[in-house]
Amino acid sequence: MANPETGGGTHPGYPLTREQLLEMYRFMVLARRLDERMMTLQRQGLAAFVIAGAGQEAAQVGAAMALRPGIDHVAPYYRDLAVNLVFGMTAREAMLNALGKRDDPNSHGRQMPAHWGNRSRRIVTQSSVVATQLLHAAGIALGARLRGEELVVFASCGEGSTSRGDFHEALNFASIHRLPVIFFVENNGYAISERTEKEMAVEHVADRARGYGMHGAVVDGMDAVAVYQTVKAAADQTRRGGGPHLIEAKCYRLWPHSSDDDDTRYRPRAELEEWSKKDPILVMRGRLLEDGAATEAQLAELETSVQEEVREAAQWALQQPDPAPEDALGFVFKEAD
Ligand SMILES: Cc1ncc(C[n+]2csc(CCOP(=O)(O)OP(=O)(O)O)c2C)c(N)n1
Repeated sequence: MANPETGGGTHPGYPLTREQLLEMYRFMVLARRLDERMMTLQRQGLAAFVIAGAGQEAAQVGAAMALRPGIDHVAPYYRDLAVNLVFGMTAREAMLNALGKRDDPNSHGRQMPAHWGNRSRRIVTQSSVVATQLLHAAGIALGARLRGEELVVFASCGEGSTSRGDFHEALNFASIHRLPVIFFVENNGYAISERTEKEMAVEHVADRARGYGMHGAVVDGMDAVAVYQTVKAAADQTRRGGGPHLIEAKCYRLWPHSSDDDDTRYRPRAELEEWSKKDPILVMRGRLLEDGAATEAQLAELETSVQEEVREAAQWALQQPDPAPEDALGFVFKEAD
C-alpha cells in the first residue's frame, strides 16, 4: 500500500520515504553488480580473490541505513561490501580494493581483498581471524562511553563465526557494561561447506542472547525493510543506554563461499534454486513496484546507471598504479597522526 504521507510503502514504526526505499534498492543493486564485475575480473586473472555478499544485500543495506554514517562505527566482516557502500565507499574505491591497488583506501593493497577498513568513515579495519571484530566493537563502545560520546557500534559476522570464543567474550563483556553495540549475525546457512545444524545446537543464533542478558531478535534477512526496522529500533534503544543487542538476519549465500570454492560438492542445487526465488533484490524490486514507489521504467533506468557506474569504476581502477615493491613495508605498522 502506498503511504500518502511519505510517498513510499506503509511501514509501521519507522516509515521510509520513497527516496529512502529507492536508495536502499540502489545500494543493493550496486553491491550485486560490483560483486559480479569483481568475479569476472578474478576469472580474467586480474583480481586475486573474491568473497561476495550476493544474497546478503538486504541484510547489509537494511542494517547500515538504520545507522548514522559519520557518527556510528561499523566493524564489518568480509562479505559486507554493501555496508561499506552505505558508509560512503565509492564504486571506484571498491574496485581499487578488489584489484589490490596502491590507492585502495582500505589498506593500500596490504590486506586481502574485502578486508575493509577506513578510519575517516568510521569503518574498523579487520583481521583475517573471524569474529575478532566483535571484541574490537565492544572496546570501541567502551571508549566512546568513557569519552561521553553517544554513538552505536555495529559489528557483524557470519553464523559460523559465532562458534568462536571471541563472539562469546564480546557479548558477555558488552552486556555486563551495557555497551551500545549491535551484534549483527548474517546467518547465510553455511560456514564454507558446514551447514548451520553442524555449527550450533540451538535453532537460532539469537537464542543465545538470553544467556548473556541482552536483547535478541531474529529477522528475515532477505527483506531490507524488515532489517532496517529491527536495527533502527535496536540502535535507538542502545543509544539511550538500553544495552547491547544480538540480531540474527536469516539470509542465504547465493554464490559459493569464495572465488576459490566449488559449492556443488556440498550444496544441493534444488536448495539453491528455492532460495534464489527469494533473492533480496527481487523481493525489494517487487515491493517498490507493489507499493507504487517506482515504475518499471524508473527501475530500468536505475539499473542502467548502476551498470555504467560499475563499468566505469572497473575501467578506471584497472589503470591505477599497483603498490611499488620498495613500499612493501609501508602502511604495515601504524603511520598515522
Ligand atoms: C579463526 C578462523 N578460523 C577459520 C578461518 C577460515 N575461514 C574463513 S571464512 C570461514 C567461514 C566463516 O563462516 P561464517 O562465519 O558463517 O561466515 P560466511 O563466510 O558464511 O559468511 C572460515 C572457517 C578463519 N578465517 N578464522
